[in-house]
Amino acid sequence: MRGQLDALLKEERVFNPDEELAENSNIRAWMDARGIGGYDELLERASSDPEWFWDEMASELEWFRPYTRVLEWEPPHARWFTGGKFNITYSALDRHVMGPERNRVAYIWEGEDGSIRKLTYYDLYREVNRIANALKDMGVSRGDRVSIYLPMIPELPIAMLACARIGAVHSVVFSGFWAKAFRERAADAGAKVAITADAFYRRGKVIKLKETLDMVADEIPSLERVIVADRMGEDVSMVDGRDIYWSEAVEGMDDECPCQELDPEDPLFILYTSGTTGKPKGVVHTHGGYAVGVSSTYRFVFDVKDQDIWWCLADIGWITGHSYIVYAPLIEGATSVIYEGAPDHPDPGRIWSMVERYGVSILYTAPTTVRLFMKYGDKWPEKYDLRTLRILGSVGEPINPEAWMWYYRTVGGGRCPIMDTWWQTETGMHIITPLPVTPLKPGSAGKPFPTVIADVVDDEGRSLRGSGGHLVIKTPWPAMFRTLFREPERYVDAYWSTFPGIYLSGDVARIDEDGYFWIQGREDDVLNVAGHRISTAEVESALVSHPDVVEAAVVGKPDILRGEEIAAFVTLRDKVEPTPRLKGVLREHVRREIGPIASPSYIEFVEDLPKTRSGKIMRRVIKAIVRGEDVGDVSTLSNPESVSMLEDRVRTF
Ligand code: 6R9
Repeated sequence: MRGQLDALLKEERVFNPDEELAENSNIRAWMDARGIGGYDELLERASSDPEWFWDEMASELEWFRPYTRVLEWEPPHARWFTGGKFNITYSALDRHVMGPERNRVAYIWEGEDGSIRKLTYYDLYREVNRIANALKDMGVSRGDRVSIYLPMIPELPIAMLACARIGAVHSVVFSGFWAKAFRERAADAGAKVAITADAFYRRGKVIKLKETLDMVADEIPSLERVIVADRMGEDVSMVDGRDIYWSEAVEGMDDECPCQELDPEDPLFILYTSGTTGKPKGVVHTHGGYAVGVSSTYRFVFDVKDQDIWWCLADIGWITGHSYIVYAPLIEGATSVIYEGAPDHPDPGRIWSMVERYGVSILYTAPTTVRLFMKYGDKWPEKYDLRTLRILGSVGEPINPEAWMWYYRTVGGGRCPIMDTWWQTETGMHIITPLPVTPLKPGSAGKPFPTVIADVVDDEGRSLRGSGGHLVIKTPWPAMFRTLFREPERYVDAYWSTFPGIYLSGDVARIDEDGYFWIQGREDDVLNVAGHRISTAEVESALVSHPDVVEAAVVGKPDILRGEEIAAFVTLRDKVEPTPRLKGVLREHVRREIGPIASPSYIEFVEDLPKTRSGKIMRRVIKAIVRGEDVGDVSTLSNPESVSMLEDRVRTF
């Protein structure tokens, strides 16, 4: 990480936009139509009159009743497009099925086993309506929550859209999470219905999802019904009166289901994300502003047009998939690829073969995936024809210049600009991002999107240039989250109270002399492991829930491939032997408590953890030790001798 940051600080290359690409871009056409001479002029105009910009953007969508106000902003509470009537699915589905474009392919789905399904907009529309009618039949109505626990199969976007259509609030739980993580999220959301699948493939292994849900279904008091999509034909146990197969639920259902006319501020979904405490945050997004924010960033940043084939490799269970696999591409009428499995299965040619076979023209993935393929070597992408690619995207963590250059040269053939998009579950849409018309600097996410005023500030809130500080956002944006589900105070405390009325992102960044942002990573106790946000507190509480464990401290250990790896320091109960076997047991325990992504790569048994006199574990000290950095002042520790003990242990990592 050190090396990476140093490299970032020294990076000076600039790649100017390809003229033809810029000339024909959506953003250029939009600016031309309004007599705006260049992107900097647009940035200026948009930040001085944000409502003008967003009003223009919103006019591209379908409103049952026009809004009367663009924005009502009483920091930190925003209401966008008030007075209107709206439903995101009308813009994502209905408007595309009115004309001949109904037969455009919306999704090309490929299973890990090679099976393929194609759904046109018309197919999708009817599938959504049928399951929406089934949900209604089960008594799901406006405002009710539905937990969706599905792998990357077409039923996942279909289920989400069905909820949205009837005004229900979906809460997707990543299918890589295990039973207890699902229970915690579904119970917090108060889900009335859960939608899952029998099983799915991951690296050739059959992962049984329904069975996992069954382990905890009884502990979700609000849960009335479970719908089971049949992906694999696996035998699953069905609970009488509670469980029903998807195919049975939609049997006889009408393929028209009127779109519920909603207030644009009605909640669309809750998506749980890791915070600094062990309790996940239920980030709430709405129909109207979210639709406007994700569709306009998608159109301008990725420049998607009718001829394009779009492929975002994220899982729909994360915000990237919600915004840029489901909602934005559908609103824009794009054709997207959805892939079920691991990108390097059965071999590292898998994703390149898919780019070739489907003629993918825009590819969006995470730096960790880029680095993984960089490690496999050039021979894999070189085997395939990647000339259809014209734009590349990166998201989820800082991309180091080496990975950027490899992505640019080897994957993009030196032709494709890389859109390094910085944003978060909370922001809903891209916030800091290049566009096809902006010069690129490898490792920088560029400048804030039109209207957004972002800054880097010190502890007193003073703007910093050239050095690292808190990355904040000073203006509201339409796809911003509105609250944390059932925790309105936490919404204010965690994000808006350090600098009143200003959004604190939790990231550290630097702004250079050209106004380009260089994101350096999280500044709180949130890890970024292979692009996944994981809270140290959540892993710690999973570890201490094991009967042999007394205490645990979890920190991130920088890793070239995955950004960070999870390192856990654990103290054991009296008489428990610190064996290698026990490390395996604890790893498995965390897998079962949270999911494979949270399983620590390093576990060290220690006699003691560095603590303050009031008994708080000093994670800062442990983090410094793991990174080989100066531990700083340890005079406030109640047990300073623990430091050298830890330093000894870490040498064996
Ligand atoms: C979209 C998404 C958000 C955190 C964010 C930051 C990191 C995302 C990044 C990036 C550097 C980028 N992050 N994009 N860091 N450059 N282009 O990933 O949402 O899962 O909520 O994670 O990811 O640290 O704070 P989410």
